[in-house]
Amino acid sequence: MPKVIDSTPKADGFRMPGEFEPHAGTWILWPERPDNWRLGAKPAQKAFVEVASAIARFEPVTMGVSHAQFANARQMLPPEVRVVEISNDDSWVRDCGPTFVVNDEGVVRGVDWDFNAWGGLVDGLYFPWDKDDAVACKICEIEGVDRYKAPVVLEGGSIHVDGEGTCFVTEECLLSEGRNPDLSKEEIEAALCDYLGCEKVIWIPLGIYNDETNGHVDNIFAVVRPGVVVIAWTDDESDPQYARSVAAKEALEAATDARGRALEVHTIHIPDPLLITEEESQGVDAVDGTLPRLPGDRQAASYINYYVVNGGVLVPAFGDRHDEAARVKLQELYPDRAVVAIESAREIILGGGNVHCITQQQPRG
Ligand code: KQY
Repeated sequence: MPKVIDSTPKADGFRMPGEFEPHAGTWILWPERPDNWRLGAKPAQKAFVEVASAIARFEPVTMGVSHAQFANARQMLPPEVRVVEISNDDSWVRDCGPTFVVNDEGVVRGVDWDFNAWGGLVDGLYFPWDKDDAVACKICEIEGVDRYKAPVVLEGGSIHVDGEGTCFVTEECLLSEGRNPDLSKEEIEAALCDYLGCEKVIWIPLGIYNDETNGHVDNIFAVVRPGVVVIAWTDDESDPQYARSVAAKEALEAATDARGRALEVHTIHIPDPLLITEEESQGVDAVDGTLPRLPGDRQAASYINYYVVNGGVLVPAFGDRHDEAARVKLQELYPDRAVVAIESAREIILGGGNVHCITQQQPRG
């Protein structure tokens, strides 16, 4: 029976691998809540089928689904996608799922963080979140892996690692009032190093403009491979994103990683501002306590929320003039992987995140 280990990954010789290292498979949670996803989540469900089907070309996919949606999800998904029942509050397994760690013998364990819906009662996005908070434990049980219970509020989308000792985060998110207000920056760094098996944390000041996660790092920054990174960029100095991207670039260019390397920093231009239409807004059920989806609201659309799988890279496509340049740049950065555009990414960003936010890799170990 899998157990909870009263230690830390670092103390036990475990580390979080880079996303580009081999996967055993990918986890996703099925969308259904009508106060976040328009039209009873039907368009989002089609988008999630597109993502799951694309990943299944490269590696095994497991979809966690509530009891209420099980038959529908099973029917909509291709047979190669495994469907298991996991109740949840919404479909962001990057954030509520386990962060998997490995050791040199190939043993895989999970880190189970505290989850509070991106800010709890301060600025969280919905209430309650207890089902989400139980997802990491359930996935570890299903997979039969031991787990560490980390006493820190953290979402998987708020961290990136290079697998060689460096962790990347944003100050905007990790120091936000709704997460760990009683921990100092140094204490947060220590927890990241202990639970991710890292030696160094590199702080990027801010995430993507108007990101409802308090600026998750995985929307503005990604590690291509150790020493090579990519950030979301805009040339438009009048865009509020401009100063954020400049600050990220400056912080990264001034940093050295845990191995003492200077970072090679690439950029990918963001899409033009993606605004919620009147029709899209009207399709979302209004519920007190859930973030409203109002016409004209700018969504935090970014190609950097791409997801790396065995032999492939899935990149959001928004029907925007910058889509093709993003795809081409990623193909240059990942010459040995097939870059696949997810054409229904607009439906996913309407719920507040994108391809990376709805997926969680389980390393091969
Ligand atoms: O970006 C993410 N990692 C999650 C976004 C959550 C949005 C909830 N409405």
